[in-house]
Formats: sequence, C-alpha cells, structure tokens
Amino acid sequence: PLPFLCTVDHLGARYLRRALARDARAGLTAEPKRLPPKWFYDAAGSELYTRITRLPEYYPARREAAILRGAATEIARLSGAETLVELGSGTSEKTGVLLAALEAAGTLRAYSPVDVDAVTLSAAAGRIAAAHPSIAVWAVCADFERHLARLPRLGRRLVAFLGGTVGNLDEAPRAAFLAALRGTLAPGDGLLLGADLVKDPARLVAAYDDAAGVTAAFNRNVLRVLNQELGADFEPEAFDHVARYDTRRHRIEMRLRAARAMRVRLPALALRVAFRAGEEMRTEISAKFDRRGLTGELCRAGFAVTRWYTDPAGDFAVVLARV
Ligand code: AVJ
Repeated sequence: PLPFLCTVDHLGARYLRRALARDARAGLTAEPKRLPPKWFYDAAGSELYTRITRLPEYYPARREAAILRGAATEIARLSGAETLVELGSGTSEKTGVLLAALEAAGTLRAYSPVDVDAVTLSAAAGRIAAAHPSIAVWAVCADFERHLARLPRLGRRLVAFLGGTVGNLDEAPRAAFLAALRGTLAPGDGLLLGADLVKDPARLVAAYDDAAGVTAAFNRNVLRVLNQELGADFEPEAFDHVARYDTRRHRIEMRLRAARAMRVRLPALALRVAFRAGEEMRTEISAKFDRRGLTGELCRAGFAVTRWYTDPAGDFAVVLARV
C-alpha cells in the first residue's frame, strides 16, 4: 500500500525570516543580549543535536528512550489515541516505540510530527510513512509556540512533547504554552511530556559542555543561521561556548561569550551590534524539574497527571497527563 503523507508548511520561507528577524532584533538590542533556542534548528543544527544525543555525557536522550521502551504499552492503552501529535519532533527517532505500541493497541490512525526545521521534518515524515503504511502521516512545519491551533484534529489525540524541550521555555512562556496547549485539547486527549530532573550540577554541566565540543558547535550554529538568513557577519569562532547551572533557578543556561570586542552587521535588519570583550549572550535555558513543581505547573494549566515514569536513577521523567 502507498504511504499517505501530507506536509503543511506554516513556516514559509517568508514567515521564517520575519520571525527570525523579529527575535534577532529584540534579542540583540536587549541588555543582556539573548536569542531564543528555536533558531538553533536549521538542518545543520538538527544534525548537531542528533550527535549530542549520542554523546556519553548527554544522558537525557538515553534515559527518555529507556523509559519509553518500558512504558509505551501502558501509555498506548491509557491514552487510546487515534492521532499522535509530536511537538518538536526532529528526527522522530524515539517515536518508533510509541507508534508501535499505539498500532498494537489498535487505535492509531495518524501521526503528526511538528517541527521548525522543514528539512529534518520531511525526512522523518517520509521514513515513518514508509515504515507505517497503515497510518496517515501529517507533517506540520510550524512553531509550536505560535501555531498550536492549527494542529490536526483526527479523533482522540495524544500530544507528545519529548526530549525535555519544555525546559527551553522560561517560566512565564512555559505557563502560557501549557495553558494554550490545554486550550486546544478536548476531553479525553492526553499529553506525554518529557522533562529533565534536578540532579548533581556537575553532571548537568557536563551534559551541556561535552568533551568533544559538539554542544559548543551546536551553540555557535545559531550565529551561522543569522549569517545565512539575515546576511549577518558573525564570526562564530570568535565566541566561546559557556554552559552554567543556576542552582537557584534550577536551570542550565547556555551562552556565547565574545572572545574580544566586536562589531557585527545585520544588513537585513539595518542593524549594527557591538559586543564588549567577554560579553555573554544567552542562547538557551534548559530548566530542570522535580515532581512536585512540574505536577503543579501541569495542574495550574488544567492537566491532571495520570502517570509519572522515571528511570531507576531518577534522572529524567516522562509524564502522562490528561485534560
Ligand atoms: C532539545 C531541548 C532536549 O535542552 O537539553 C542539548 C537541547 N541544548 N544540548 C536540551 C540541547 C544543548 C535540548 N533539547
């Protein structure tokens, strides 16, 4: 049978460049400077992230995959989902075990991966469509912070938001995102959320500052994206990778630190930006959670936690919730 594949692009090249331009202007003229992590993910950035997930120091991906392997059958039974929507799906690597369990449960009709990176998204959608010929694959190139209302509604849904990506949202946007997501769901729909947990800061820092320098390259990639998309003239190698754990706010912060004073031009924005020697620009926060805090956040957004799965070491959590 022919796989059914449909791609919906909410992020036409124009939309993408405008959104990037808006974020770049706001972030580069702020004090301190910052850029949102979503712009790491062009094709090269998605590839670097895949390499990160294989690093010995980067435990979250392996922990989450192990949790999913153990819990997929129960998750499939409890959710009874006809459509699996996956936000920030990337390569959809860890989704296979969920799709298999939902197919075995006999409920699954469609899979809808959602990602900002069109290249990685369409490759993943094609692969899944070929491997699961009996389900519809509806790939949506979109920004999950902006286009939640446009996700497909085909029967009962399970929305998977894995990898700990929820931690890339700061507290207020996270609360807004969870509430907006809750608002698009119907009674009976579910949320499957992956979240990294608070732990020894040394292990956290190592996971975000690996010995091979892959995370450093991933961090600098956002400057290459600005160069390519906005004609900027950043010298990525003139910025040092910084990963710090904020023990009070329970989060990793990644920054790029200017090795010397620099001026950067962004012709597409008619903007010039100066960096002082040693100036740090924040490029990512990655919040770490505990059970009480995350359950409370979900509860305030209108979700009820059904299951809390962790690995034996308690490094990572996969939470099943319903509305
Ligand atoms: C893609 C959200 C899972 O926050 O851990 C990995 C991205 N950044 N190393 C994370 C990332 C640096 C990552 N997630």
